[in-house]
Parts: sequence; structure tokens; C-alpha cells
Amino acid sequence: MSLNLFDDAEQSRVWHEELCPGALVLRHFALSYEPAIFAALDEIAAQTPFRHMVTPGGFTMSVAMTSCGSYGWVTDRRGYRYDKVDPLSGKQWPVLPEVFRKLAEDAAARAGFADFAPDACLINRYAAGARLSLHQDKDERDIGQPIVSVSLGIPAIFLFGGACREDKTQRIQLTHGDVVVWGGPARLHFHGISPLKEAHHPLTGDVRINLTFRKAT
Ligand code: MD3
Ligand code: FE
Repeated sequence: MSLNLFDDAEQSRVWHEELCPGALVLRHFALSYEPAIFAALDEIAAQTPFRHMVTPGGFTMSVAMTSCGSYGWVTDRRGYRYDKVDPLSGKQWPVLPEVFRKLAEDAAARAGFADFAPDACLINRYAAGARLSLHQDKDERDIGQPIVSVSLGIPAIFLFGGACREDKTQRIQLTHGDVVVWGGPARLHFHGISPLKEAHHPLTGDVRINLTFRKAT
């Protein structure tokens, strides 16, 4: 399904694609928030740098990560969890920038989640070759709340499976400015990112940045 919206000039190039019930792609939705997003990202990375975390199984992730908001997502040999403290600095994560909150809430509202109130934003950075293997996001307390993801920079092939790991996966290209709202029946679907191909984007250089907004607690 695809339809055009002409509600205001800046959002006039946004269109919707439903991947399955509960998974709505808002193409170009983040473009009107762009300058403020990049200013905020630079400030966050200066306070809490991107780092390659280690999984409980002992593998170093190819994706570099950081967080902002009341909670950050961390993994180490002890397991995966949301934590109020950045293990690198020993301090709280940077506050969720206003533009991030607005973008996440506006996108969720577009998809029918009028009272989404994210308390965590995981920021993933992919260089060429980086990937994220098939997984579910189920560390959040209330899976009735959606996750909002924002893609920036070079494109990625997103793998979108079903409720079981064995279910067949759709491959969807996510490009700069695309926002996806994942809720309802899609909330616990398996998903991942294929190894990124080398590319260049004027705003991010040779990387892809993905923001995922969550209600962790
Ligand atoms: C589908 N990130 O951080 S965003 C993650 O592009 C993650 O960095 C990917 O998977 C990335 O956990 C994919 C798309 C996404 C995020 C959360 C989902 C898809 C989802 C939760 C449920 C179903
Ligand atoms: Fe995920």
C-alpha cells in the first residue's frame, strides 16, 4: 500500500508503506528534522562515544553503539540490559534531545500510537561490512509500546522476518530519512541488517546511523 500525503510543504514527499500489520515505513519522514538531528548527534557522540560492545557469547559487535535518554542499551559478558549509566563514563546518558523526542512522537502518532513516550534511544553506527544478525527486541517492559527507527546516511538492506526465527524474511532497502514504526503484531518480529555495502552520503560520510526510540521501562 502506498499513498501520498500533502499536509504541509516539508512533509509533502512523505509516503507510507505497510510491510505487514503493525510495521509502517514513513519514507523521508525525518528529512524535515535533519539539521537539528545532526547537531544533536554530534553533541551526544562527544559526551558518550560510539563503542563496539561485546555480546554475552563473547563476540565484539560490528555495529558501534551509544545511547541517549533515561536508559541506554548495553551488552557485555553478563548479558543484555537497559541501564541508567553509561559503563564507559560511569555517568548518566545524555538527555534525549527535544528534536529526537518530537520526531519519535510525531512518527508514532502518524502510525496510530498517540501516546508514545520514549525513555531510551539506541544509536547504531554501521560502516561498510557491519551487520546486525536476526534478533527480536524484547528487553522492553511494555511490548504494547512501539519502537520507532530512523535511518540516516548510507543505505542498508533491512531483513524483516516473522514471529519465528525460521519464518521467511522480506528484504527492504532503508535510506536516508526513512522512519519505521514497529508496533502491534509486528513488535516481536525477527529482524536484522545485511552487511552494509560501501557507499557515501554527504551528511554522514561512509556510515549509516540508525536511531531506535523505545519505551524501555
Ligand atoms: C522490527 N536496529 O537496534 S531498525 C536494533 O537498523 C535494530 O540499526 C536495526 O534492530 C538498525 O534493535 C533495525 C528497525 C527495527 C527496530 C526495532 C524493531 C525493526 C524492528 C523491533 C521490532 C520489529
Ligand atoms: Fe532490533
